[in-house]
Amino acid sequence: MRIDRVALRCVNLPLVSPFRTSLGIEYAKPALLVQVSTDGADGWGESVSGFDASYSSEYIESTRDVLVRHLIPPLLAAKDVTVSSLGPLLAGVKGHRMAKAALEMAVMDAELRSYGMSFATSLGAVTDRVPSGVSVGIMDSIPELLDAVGGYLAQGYRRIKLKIEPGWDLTPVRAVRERFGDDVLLQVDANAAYTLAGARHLARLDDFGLLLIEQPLDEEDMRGHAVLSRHLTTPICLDESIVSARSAADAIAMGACRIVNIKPGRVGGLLEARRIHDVCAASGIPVWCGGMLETGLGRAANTALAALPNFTLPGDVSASNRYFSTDITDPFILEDGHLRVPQGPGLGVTPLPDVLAEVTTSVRELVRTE
Ligand code: NPG
Repeated sequence: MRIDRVALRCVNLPLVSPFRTSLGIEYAKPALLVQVSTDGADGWGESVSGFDASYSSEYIESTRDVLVRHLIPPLLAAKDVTVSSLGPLLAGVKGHRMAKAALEMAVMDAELRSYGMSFATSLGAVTDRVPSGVSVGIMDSIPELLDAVGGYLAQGYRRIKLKIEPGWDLTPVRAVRERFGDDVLLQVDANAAYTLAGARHLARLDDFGLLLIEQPLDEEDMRGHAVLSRHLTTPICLDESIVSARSAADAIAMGACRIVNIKPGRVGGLLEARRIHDVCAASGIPVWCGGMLETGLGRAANTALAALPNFTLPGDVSASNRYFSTDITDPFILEDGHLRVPQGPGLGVTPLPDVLAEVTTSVRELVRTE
C-alpha cells in the first residue's frame, strides 16, 4: 500500500458531565485523529494522548509533533507500507507509544478495508459482543455518587469502576456496596494516587469483595506493587505500569499484579496489545480492555480487541452516550449490558462528516512529494 497523504485533525468533544479522577477534572475530550489516504482505501486512527501530561508523558501536542517530524515522513517516503512493516519502519523512534498506536490504527484500518476484513477478525475475536463496564468519576458527595451508580446499573452496565484517591476510597466503596449489594461487579482505580505507606489503609478495601484495585502506586513502582500485593487479598491490576508485552511479563514474574488492563493506545498499538493479551493468557492472568474516553473510532478498535478470548472481565468499553451527546461516528449503544463488535471492513465505522466538521479545531496535512 502506498501512503499519499496523512491528515492530523484535532477535535474537541464536550462531555455530558465532568469526569474527575485523582489526576484532575475533564470537561471536554480533546483527541488527535489520524487519517491516512492510500492508493487503496483510506484509514482512521485516534490517539489517546490527553490535553496535558498528567496521565502519561505524552500529550496531544507532543503526539502531533513526533508524528509530523519523525513518524509520518518515513511512511510517506516508503514504497510499500503494511501494518506489519510499521514496527521496523518506526523502530528508530524511541517511545511515543500513543503516537505510534494512532498511526498503526489508521494504517491497519486502510489495509483491512482494502481487503474487506474487520479489526475483530484480523485480531482473532471470538465473540461478536462484549460486556460493558462503566468508570465513575470522583464526585462531590456520596448521594451524588449513588445517583450516578444507580443510573448506570439501571442502564444495564455489567460492572462499576469507582475512581478513588486518598480521602475518597473506603466511604464511597462502602456506600455503593450497602446501597446496591454484594452482587454488583465492583472495582476501584487509583491512577497511582497512593504510596506504600498507605498499604494498611488500602487493605481495608479487602472487606468489600472488589474484583480488583487498579494502579494504586506510581507507574514505575513495580516492586512496590509486588510488596503491596502481599498485604492485600484484593487482586492488584496494573494499567499505567504496563507499556509493553515485556513489562507485562516482568510484572507477572515479580508478582506485581494478578490482572492487567490493556489499552492499545498506551502500549503502542493493537498488535502490542494482542501480544500482552497472549503473554497474560500464557500465565493465567485475566485481562480487560481499558478506555480513555475514546470517540467512536477508538471505541470500535477497543471493542474488537475486547472480543479476544482472555478478555474475561468487562472492560471500560461503555456506550458513546456515557461521555458524548453526539459521537463522531454512529454511536455505540448499550444492548443488554453489551456493546456490539463492529463486523464491517476495517474499524467498521467512519466519522460522520457534519459532526466531524463541527468538532474539528485544526487540521494539518502532510503529503507525499514523489
Ligand atoms: O470509559 O473510556 C472510558 C474511561 C475509563 O476511567 C477511565 N479511564 O485511568 O483508566 C483510566 C481512565 C482515564 C481516562 C485516565 C482519561 C486518564 C484520562
